[in-house]
Parts: sequence; C-alpha cells; structure tokens
Amino acid sequence: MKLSFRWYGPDDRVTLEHIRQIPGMEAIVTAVYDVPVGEVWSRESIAALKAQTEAAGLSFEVIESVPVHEDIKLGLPTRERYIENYCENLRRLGEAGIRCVCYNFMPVFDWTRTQLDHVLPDGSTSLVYYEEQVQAVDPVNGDSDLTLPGWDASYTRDELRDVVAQYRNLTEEDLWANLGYFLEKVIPVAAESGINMAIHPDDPCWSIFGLPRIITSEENLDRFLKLVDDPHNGLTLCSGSLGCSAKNDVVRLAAKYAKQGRIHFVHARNVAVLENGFEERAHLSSCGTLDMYAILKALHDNGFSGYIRPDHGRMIWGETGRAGYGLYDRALGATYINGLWEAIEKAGN
Ligand code: DNO
Repeated sequence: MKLSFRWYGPDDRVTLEHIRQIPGMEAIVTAVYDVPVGEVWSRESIAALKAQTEAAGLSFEVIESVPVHEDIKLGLPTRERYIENYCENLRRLGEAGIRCVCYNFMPVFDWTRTQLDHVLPDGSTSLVYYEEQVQAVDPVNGDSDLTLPGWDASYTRDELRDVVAQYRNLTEEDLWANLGYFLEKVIPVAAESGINMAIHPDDPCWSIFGLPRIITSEENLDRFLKLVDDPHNGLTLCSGSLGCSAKNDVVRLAAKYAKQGRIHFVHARNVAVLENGFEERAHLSSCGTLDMYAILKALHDNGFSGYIRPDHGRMIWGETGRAGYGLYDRALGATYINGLWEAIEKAGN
C-alpha cells in the first residue's frame, strides 16, 4: 500500500510541510479547485500542483476528484461535451504522472452529514448523520440553515431547486444507463493514460431527498464492475461510506474486490453505526463499529497495492478548519494505519 493524504491545494491550512512530517507519507491526494465542474483543467494548474507536491518530497499520483458534471448523470445531450472534457482531463493528468482518479456518481449531493461539529464525550468534534435531522430538511423548498456539504459550495438555492427538479423523473435504472454510457467512453481513455479510475461509494450509501443512489452495496458494486469489465474501472473502498449501513460487510468487500484487483484507492475511516444514522469516530477499531484491523488484513492478504488515505478525522486539540480534514486526527489515523500494516506484514512473514 502507498500511504497518502488529502491536500486542498495552496489555500489549505494543512500544509505540505506538515503532511510530509507524518511518518511513511508518500503521496498527495489533491485536485484543481478553481475550475467549474465539467471544464478542462489547464496544464499550468496541473503542473503547479505537481511541482508544489514534489518540492515537498511527496508524490503527485492521485486526484480526488475529477467531478462528473450533472448533465452526464442526467444523460442530457450536452453530456457529450462534458464527457469529452473529462477525457481530456484524464489525458492531461496521465501525462503529469497521475495514476489514480477518484470520482463519484452521486446526483447533486456529495457526502452528506447533518452536523459537522458534534461534540463527542472526549470533547473532540466529528461529523454525524441523524436520520430525523435529514427528514426535517427539504433542500428544495425548505429554509433550513443546515450545512450540507456539496450544496452550499456550488449552488445557490434556486440553482439547487432546478437541478434537483431535473432528477424528478430519473430512475435508478436511468442512472445506471448514464453511468454505463460515461464509463464506456472514459475507461478506454483512462487505460491509455495509465490511470486507474476509482469510483467513490455513495455516502451515505442510501437514497437521500428522493434522489437515486446506486453505488451502495455489494450487489451494486458487482454490477458496476461489470459495466466495463476492465481493471481500470475500479473502486475507492471507503470504509465509512459503505460501513455506515449494517448491510455491508466491509471486510468481505475489501477481500473480494482486492482479490479481483479492482480496489485502487482506500479511504480508511471508522464510524459508529446507530439506530438512527451514524457518527464518525476516531480511526481505532474500538472507537466505532468497524474492525479496521480486519479490513486492512483483508486488503493485505488479497494483494492490495494501491493508495490508502486516512479519511475524515475529528477535530482535536483545539484545531479548527475544514470539517473532517484537519491535520491532527488524520495524522493519528495515518500512524494507526502504518502500525496495523506493519504488524500485518510482519505476522505474515
Ligand atoms: C469526502 C470525500 C468525498 C469524495 C468524493 C469523491 O470527504 O470522501 O467528497 O472526495 O465523493 O468524488
């Protein structure tokens, strides 16, 4: 495995100089953030990210994300232009040495939480999802001030209402068809560019606000991988996204898809699964519902050789900043991953 860390570019409070001091850190996970979704990234922007990353002694091999334009998910005629732009981005990223691209196919909303600073008993704060709070929100008509990451970043309320309305008649089967159409065009370009595509599961892995979500379960992951049965068409195994539903056995999924060579990227995060949702917790197994040791062992024993990053951390030690993406708790997560991996490797020899 190659240990990696998400960095939001030069404006990120967490600097490359800090990240490089985390033991065993190899690769940076980043993206070009100043281009609207669907447009082509300039070679200069890509080169600048690469130069900054490499100057800090880290490698520039993973992008999260190249976002997919809603017109592609909706299957509108305008998707052709956006798919061509997507392919062009892959070509440019491949030329710059990128080996893995993470993306998602969630309509409108990316990861969704109901509170970003829930205070845990130890005084740290974390991201949580409580069903009753979701029910209380109507993203289209309501006037809630709840921050749902993904909407406030890119849409005004009116734009949001419009885009959600466009999905009203789109079924899960339609979304599958549109995903298949996208993959058939994009995967050959990824393959030529030396890039492994790694779809991120839907987070949480169920439908929200009546919008279809399909990257949610073992059955659907099987179906996804068959849409284009090529190793470049692979997965981001996000333990927290799949593991927030008790229906998904993340250890089993890790073993199965690593064995098939289809896991290119891992987001390692622990969650406590509750009756009414879930809470993000510290990475340590005993802090949540997931057995992080068993997940990493399943990856290791089945030949996983891709990138792994500690996913969302809590805010600890008074740190403030981007929810889920502070330095301290993610660094603890990285160190925990290192420890587990070393122990697993040595026990196997
Ligand atoms: C959240 C992330 C997601 C992820 C995208 C990939 O913290 O895991 O936003 O980057 O879903 O496209």
